[in-house]
Amino acid sequence: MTKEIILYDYPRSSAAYRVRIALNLKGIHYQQVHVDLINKDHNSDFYLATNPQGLVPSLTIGDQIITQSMAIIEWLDETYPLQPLLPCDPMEKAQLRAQAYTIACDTHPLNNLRVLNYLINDMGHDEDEKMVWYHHWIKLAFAAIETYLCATVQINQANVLDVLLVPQAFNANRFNLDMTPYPNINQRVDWCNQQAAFKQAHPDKGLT
Ligand SMILES: N[C@@H](CCC(=O)N[C@@H](CS)C(=O)NCC(=O)O)C(=O)O
Repeated sequence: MTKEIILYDYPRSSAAYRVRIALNLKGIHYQQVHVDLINKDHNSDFYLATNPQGLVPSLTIGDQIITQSMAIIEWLDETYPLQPLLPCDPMEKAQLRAQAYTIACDTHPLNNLRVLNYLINDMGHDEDEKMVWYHHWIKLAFAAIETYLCATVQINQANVLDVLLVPQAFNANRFNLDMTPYPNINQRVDWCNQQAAFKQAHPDKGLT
């Protein structure tokens, strides 16, 4: 019997946005449960029983739970090998993962909601300083990824870097980062955003 797949989701969560893209690229049918970050649903006892970290997303497969978007995406790629998000060759795989982890490990954790709230509520910074912080970390990542994309032949098949880059670029635009220094990123993101799997995952779609 096919196990039900449920994504604990919030439209503007970029980590959940990644997982929606990956699920759509794989053509996987899934249900969504809305975890409203503004209403602090992620801190509720109900949600903490699913994800003790209180972060979105989580994915349940029958009675199994996976948290952390990268763990979910890599599980999806191993379990549903059609439309692979990572190459088979170990070196190519490591190099592509390195780009994806630039966002997942070195950028997003510095800019997520609880960090931004901490800067304002606990450290006494104002909104302008928060924005300087936010842009600083994205610029470092985008400069490195721009160099990678410039040196790499881009093919018309989405990969794990696209899955992370599109939500990160969405956030960058939402927070008014000047994207003109990144023509290769812009080109790649534009291509992705024309694909059905990316369109369907867009935050403006809300929960479907
Ligand atoms: N490393 C985690 C990060 C998850 C994460 O930070 N999610 C954000 C939304 S994008 C969240 O739940 N934030 C709630 C908060 O910061 O309080 C992952 O990739 O799943």
